[in-house]
Amino acid sequence: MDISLLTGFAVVLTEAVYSFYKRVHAINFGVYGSTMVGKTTLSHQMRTRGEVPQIKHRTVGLERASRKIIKIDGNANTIRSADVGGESMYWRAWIDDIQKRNVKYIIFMIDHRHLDSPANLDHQLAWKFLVDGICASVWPNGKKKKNEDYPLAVGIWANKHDIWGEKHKHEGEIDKHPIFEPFKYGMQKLNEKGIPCFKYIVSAKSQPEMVYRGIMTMIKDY
Ligand SMILES: Nc1nc2c(ncn2[C@@H]2O[C@H](COP(=O)(O)OP(=O)(O)O)[C@@H](O)[C@H]2O)c(=O)[nH]1
Ligand SMILES: [Mg+2]
Repeated sequence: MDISLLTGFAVVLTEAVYSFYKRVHAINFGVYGSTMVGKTTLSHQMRTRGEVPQIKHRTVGLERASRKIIKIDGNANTIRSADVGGESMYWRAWIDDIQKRNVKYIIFMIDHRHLDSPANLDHQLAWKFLVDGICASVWPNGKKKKNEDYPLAVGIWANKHDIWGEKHKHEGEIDKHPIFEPFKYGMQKLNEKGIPCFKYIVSAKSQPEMVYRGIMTMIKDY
């Protein structure tokens, strides 16, 4: 048989195996952030693409992780994430979730409440707790972290863009928007630890395309 035909076959086979592998092996994502930012909405959006109905129930503690297939531009990846509450009593559960599932990609969700009322520190406090937990060299249970225990990337996702994009208009580049301002120090801290951190904007409720693209970009770029 012609050797080029054979290698051609091998390439096709490799691609098939690879796409099968990507379906079976889920990449662990962690979605954290204050209460009411849109974590449960994002979780719904990843399972069923489209407009997510208003979420009425508040998430209590840490729910079981579930698989979601993220497909965009002909690429498919399977990710696994768990929905978790945002109240400060659940923050410890975020770190435990990162440890238990060996979370590779972290999404920290915010909205525009700190722009609406500068006295509101929900995001800033949650962010500080999360960054400190990620950068710490030991887990809360005292176990020492290994190199591979640190996440590959952290994304700050400014959700509800459909609202704050109108309400808090900003001239110039979107990543310079004041909504990201209070998170600079934590981003720097993560970068110094060797963990890349980037800004992203979404409307988890109504813009599935933005959600899927954001996840794909994290997997591809980091
Ligand atoms: N306008 C708008 N509302 C959103 C968006 N994402 C979530 N919400 C709303 O924000 C509220 C809190 O959402 P939820 O997913 O329960 O937040 P969680 O507490 O972080 O899980 C709900 O009323 C959602 O409908 C969005 O992109 N745009
Ligand atoms: Mg929730």
